[in-house]
Amino acid sequence: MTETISLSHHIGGQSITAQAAFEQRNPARPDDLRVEGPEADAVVVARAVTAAHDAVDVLAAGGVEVRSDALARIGRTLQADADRLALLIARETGKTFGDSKGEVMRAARLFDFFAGETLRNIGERFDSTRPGAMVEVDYAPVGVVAAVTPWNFPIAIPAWKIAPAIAYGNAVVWKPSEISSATAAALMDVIAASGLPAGSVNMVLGAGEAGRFVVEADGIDAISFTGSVATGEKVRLAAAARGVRVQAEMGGVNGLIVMADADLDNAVECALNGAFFAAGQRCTATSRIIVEHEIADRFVEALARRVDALKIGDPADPSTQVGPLAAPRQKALIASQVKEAEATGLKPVFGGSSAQMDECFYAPTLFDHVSADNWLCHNEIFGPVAGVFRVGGFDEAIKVLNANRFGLSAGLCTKSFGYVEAFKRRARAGMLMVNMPTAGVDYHAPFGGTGASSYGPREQGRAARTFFTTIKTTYQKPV
Ligand code: UN1
Repeated sequence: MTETISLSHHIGGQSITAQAAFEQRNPARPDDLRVEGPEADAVVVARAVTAAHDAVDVLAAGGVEVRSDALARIGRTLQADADRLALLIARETGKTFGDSKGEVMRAARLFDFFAGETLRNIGERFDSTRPGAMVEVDYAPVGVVAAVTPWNFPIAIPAWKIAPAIAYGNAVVWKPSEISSATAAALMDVIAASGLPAGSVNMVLGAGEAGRFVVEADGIDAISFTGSVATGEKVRLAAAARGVRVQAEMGGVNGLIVMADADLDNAVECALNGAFFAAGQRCTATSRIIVEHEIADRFVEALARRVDALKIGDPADPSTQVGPLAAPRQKALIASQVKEAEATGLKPVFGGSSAQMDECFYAPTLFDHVSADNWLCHNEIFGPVAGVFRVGGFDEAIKVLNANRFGLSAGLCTKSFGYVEAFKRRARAGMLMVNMPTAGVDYHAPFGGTGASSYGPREQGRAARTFFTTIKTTYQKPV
């Protein structure tokens, strides 16, 4: 029996039902779950913006403790409900149960972290150059923030946008991906029961068109977007044209350098995790493995053995290590990109276009002997696909690493202090990983990249305040 979940928008504390316009099925077992929801139009979005506007003043009047308590309550509820939510994520998006549960816990801790930050929004006060006068610097709310979030971290990414938005006194209009709307609705229910005033967080559903209405809506003061490079560029340009503050996290074609002196087993685990876990559907995934010649054969053989032993299967089974891609359209996209890579003359060591799998599953794929000017160096494949670039030494490795316009995450496996120091200076990326996978970040540290990967201030950690507040400088003197 197929379970059907029918979703509604959530605006000003109320469910707004409308005709279903999109559908998502369990990508591993389409007969298990069917999610359907409406597509927001300009009228629905305008209602959500009005509700958010009204809530900004209510939030300010309520004071910091109301917001801090509510964020802490959301964190506690998510922790208590982690198994149920993780199973929903697994069934809706194909993310493995283990990864999904880790993600729910991460979301819970993000709300906890920002519950604390709410009370720590401390300004400055100092003497003016004019005798007797004082200067005060306050970090004030921006107003109404639009959050546009992807399906690959369906609860953590909304958490790391919504929690700081609320912490610093903003209200939110949130448009989650139509591939992960049931998970979004489950988070929305937890937020709605947290004690935040109605309208603090509003959720409008739908696909790209709904996202466009949100980005272009009058009354939005800032947009925080995570998603593809192509959409991120459109969001950034639309926001700039209207003078709206914007933060965009997009893709990466992240490189992991493996030097000959590395601990080989650890380097193989880093590559395995970075390239193939979450079926490669992380913007921090490893797409390019840059390996020194003298160990490259041994490295590729060891990686192939580890991939062979991976348990690929039903994401709802807690022992599964790799699940399917999130939707048929993602599988079609990855399949066509792998064909494009093969058309450049690359041959897979394992996987590739001839390795057919059922439903939305896609075989882990590795290309070897890829050159730095290959198509694979410049194009993100959002699936379990990576290339090995063989290099003659550290300088060449850095050159290959920096050879594209992206710069989200970069990794280095080595035991040499000198290489680590040089890597920190020379790698062009926002996040550097030493003897660790390129993917998998902490929730209390800044997140973001350089070049075409990111635009605007960093997310997460204390750095989040920059985007979610506007500085007010007050001069005052007693008369
Ligand atoms: C991680 O690697 O732990 O969309 C997080 C993404 C990123 C999040 C990656 N924004 O994949």
